[in-house]
Amino acid sequence: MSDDDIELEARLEEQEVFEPSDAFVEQANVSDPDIYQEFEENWPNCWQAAAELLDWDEEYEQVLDDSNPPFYKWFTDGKLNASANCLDRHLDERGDEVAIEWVGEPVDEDDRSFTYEELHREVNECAAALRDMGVGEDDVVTMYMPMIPELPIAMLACARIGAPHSVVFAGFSADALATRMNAADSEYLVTCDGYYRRGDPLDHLSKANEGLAGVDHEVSDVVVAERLRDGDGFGHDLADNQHAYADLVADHAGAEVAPVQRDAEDMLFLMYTSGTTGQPKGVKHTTGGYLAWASWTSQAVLDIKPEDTYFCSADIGWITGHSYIVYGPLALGTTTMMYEGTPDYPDRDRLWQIIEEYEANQLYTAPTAIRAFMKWGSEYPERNDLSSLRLLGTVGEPINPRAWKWYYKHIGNEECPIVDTWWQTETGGMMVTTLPGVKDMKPGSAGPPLPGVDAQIVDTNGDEVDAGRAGYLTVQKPWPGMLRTLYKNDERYIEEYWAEYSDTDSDDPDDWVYFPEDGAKIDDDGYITVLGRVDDVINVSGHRLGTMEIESAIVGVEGVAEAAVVGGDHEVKGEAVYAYVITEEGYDEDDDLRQRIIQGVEDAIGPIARPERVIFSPDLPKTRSGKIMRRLLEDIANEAELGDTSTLRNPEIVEDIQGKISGD
Ligand code: 6R9
Repeated sequence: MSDDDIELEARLEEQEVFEPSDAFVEQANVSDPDIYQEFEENWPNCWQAAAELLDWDEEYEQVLDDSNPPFYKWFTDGKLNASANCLDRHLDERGDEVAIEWVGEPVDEDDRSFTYEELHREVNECAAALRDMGVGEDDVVTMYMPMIPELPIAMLACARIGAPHSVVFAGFSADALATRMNAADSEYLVTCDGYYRRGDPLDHLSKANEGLAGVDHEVSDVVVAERLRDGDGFGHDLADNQHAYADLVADHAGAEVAPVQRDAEDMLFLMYTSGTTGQPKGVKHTTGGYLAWASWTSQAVLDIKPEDTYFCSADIGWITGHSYIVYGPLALGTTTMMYEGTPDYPDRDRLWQIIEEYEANQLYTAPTAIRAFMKWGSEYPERNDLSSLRLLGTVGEPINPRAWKWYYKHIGNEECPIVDTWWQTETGGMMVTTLPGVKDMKPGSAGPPLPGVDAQIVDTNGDEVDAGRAGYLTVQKPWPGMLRTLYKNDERYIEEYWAEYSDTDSDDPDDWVYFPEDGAKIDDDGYITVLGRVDDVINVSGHRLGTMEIESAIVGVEGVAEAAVVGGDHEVKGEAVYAYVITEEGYDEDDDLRQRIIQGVEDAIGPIARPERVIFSPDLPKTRSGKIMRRLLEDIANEAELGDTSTLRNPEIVEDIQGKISGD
């Protein structure tokens, strides 16, 4: 080992540990440490614990059918309905309690709340309207909707009649809508006239119509919910096959639709997610396994109880909103919140105001948001009473220790445990995270795999790597919430997720390994630190460096708000570290800061990780879900031809950064 290696290893080992408070542990849904061992010993039957959280119309025969890997089946021959599990079964005891608390943009008093009774009625009316329109079991209904209550209502209405939904994020382009409707052969669309963002009405229907023009088959019906207030509309006329949501529901006032009995393995929904190349992947989730997974993880990790008010600030257009705004929380009968707009309008304390006003008990958000809050400063959360919070969560990308600690201190008042939850669209729900009532927290590390989840860090040969060494994250055994396939493309399913580490000719499940394409390392306590997508690992002179570790070091430097690190081509080193940096307000983009950044990285990781270039930038190119587009930053660093920038939230930033690269 070289000196650099030794220094790196030593630094990886230093890690702070935070314990959950006794007060939290005492009331936690899960607090028995034996759960890990019990689940391991009873695998796969341990997952009965998840299935037991649901009401089944017919009991399942077998927990896991692994006779045809990787096409696993869970809770076979069980019958259930997801909407009945999220609504009907709560009516007797919780009918008058709030199911969804919707906070609209505060243009005027636009908030709406739905008790379970009211939500049940709305969902039934919507289901009746969809059914009368001709939507049958297994017809894919596409939804192109922002954060308005009609979105979860329509999702649950589809679930009620056994029609899978395919939600397309409202911020996506018309093209993205058309591609997804085409891929799913979807003949129905639910959308809306528009919505509000930073005080302005946005025209959504024009974009939906533009998308519809690109659909290659006949679209029978389009439902248009009205969100815009009188006077804010864009003068749309509905086409013959377009129906106003309010009219449809009024025509079906009081209607009741018996929930269709679905097989556990029947599709609940499709969610398209982008792959490294080409067409988006249609991830297929099922009724039994997915719902059990979303419910169990909501209970065990987010510590949701029926009497809680739970706030996840994600968009329902992403998997996080599906599992942890809609299905998990509603299956548990809690109050789930959704908000329209942005965290900085009308001011940078929007979320804190919402938490105070509704006395939210949990907040589940993303590192990118936390870094923005940190950049804006602690005076914003200090304006509000956040003492109702009991637990904090993060998801979506690795969280650097500095942001973790800021979240812990300024939002959680050093009293709330933080769950850093690693999972993917494909996994359906959380996979690697601490159980907050059982495990200590280590900032920057997601934690051990959940009980019953067999995650391992392996090298390119598939052999487990030693603690502290970077490798590839794998999941060695199936789990109920897993995707079942890519819609109508079993081959690509195997290719994308299994081929890397499996013997694809074998029908022995032990020969099949799921590969999420993330790099990771594990410590001596079994805590997993996710280093980022595999393509985010930089190889500098043969040293594999996680962009996350370097970013974390940079963000630890005073004056830095956010950083993204990519590998730029280098003649000698193979790759060199390129650091894009956003400064905190009040700091100059000067040589002093540049030197401190370089020093910070050297101090934290070692000279091998020293940035070759530090590029100051007012913003970073981000996808609409807030993920930094590192691939684009790599292309900019290498002054290469840029790929598709159409899914960026802020495409205008690209030229700006390009100018800086060639200019200095
Ligand atoms: C839920 C969601 C999945 C990818 C995943 C990984 C990254 C998510 C993370 C995390 C480190 C965490 N990711 N959570 N990385 N720590 N806690 O985000 O799904 O949009 O499909 O993204 O996000 O790289 O592979 P999705």
